[in-house]
Amino acid sequence: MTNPHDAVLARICDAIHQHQRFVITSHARPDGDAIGSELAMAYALRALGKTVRLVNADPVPAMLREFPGIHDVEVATTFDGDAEVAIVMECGSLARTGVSGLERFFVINIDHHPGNTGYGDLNWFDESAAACGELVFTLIEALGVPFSPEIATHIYVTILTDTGAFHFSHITPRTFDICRRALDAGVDPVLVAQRVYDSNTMGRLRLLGTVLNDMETAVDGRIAILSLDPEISRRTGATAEDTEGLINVPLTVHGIVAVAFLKLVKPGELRVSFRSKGTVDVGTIARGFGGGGHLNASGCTVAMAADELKPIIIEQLAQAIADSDGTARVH
Ligand SMILES: [Mn+2]
Repeated sequence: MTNPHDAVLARICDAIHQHQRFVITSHARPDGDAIGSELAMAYALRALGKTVRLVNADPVPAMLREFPGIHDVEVATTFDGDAEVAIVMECGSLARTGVSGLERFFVINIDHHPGNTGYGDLNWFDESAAACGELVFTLIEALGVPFSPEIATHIYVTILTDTGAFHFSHITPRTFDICRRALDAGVDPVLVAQRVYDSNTMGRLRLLGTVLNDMETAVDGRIAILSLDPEISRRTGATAEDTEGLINVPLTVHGIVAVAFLKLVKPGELRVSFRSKGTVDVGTIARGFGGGGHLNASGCTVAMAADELKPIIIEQLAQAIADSDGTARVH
């Protein structure tokens, strides 16, 4: 039986072979999967002799800045440059890029999020992938580009970060096959993990202390609520970037199966992130507020005060826990 993804993969390969000038982008506030997918693709296209530009709406996060080729990423909210093809990684819609001007090109949309709108001229999404980087690996292999140390490093970063260091769902034997290939190509997993995870600033440590100290729990300690406002950031000397990954910390407590992190971005507007374990579905909750994401990781922006929103979120998380199959409890 033919894999249903093979047809679109073949068409993407054709489009790449038939064109010369590319621009690659991903979502605003890029994460490891976004950056790794973009850079791996850029190295592969350059290996094929193509011209490539990388454009993101926001800077590369500090924890990724030591990886190869990062200085090539331009930060801009408009791309008025010359290209034939735009490759968009990890975006459910073109607006998620935060970069305008891409719609002028032939758009290739590669993603693993549920609810992708299929905005591209070619659309490839596979929700079963642990990271967008898994799809990029498949594409690079199909293009016949050798798995260089640089490409392997970026693909490994996508998987390491998007699985929360192998904590989240969608990890399959294939995920480890790709990681094995990455190590064969020269990736040092210890060095990569140290670069990604051992990069705390003092501001981040102070922020961590304050936010965790103020953590609230609900539903017999199975739900954790974290809150952040600009006053806490000011007091601890932390930057917006220092909050990265903080939401995962409560999940290291055995009994906690769901976390909500409420950040006051401006008066009356909360950026809410969710994480969960097992089959506790926080993706549906975020989508209910007009956001998006996966079963175990999602986010939304809500125009409500924190005190008003918290009971609503707690009720929905309690329901999500009740609706889950209970496997999260034994993690
Ligand atoms: Mn991803």
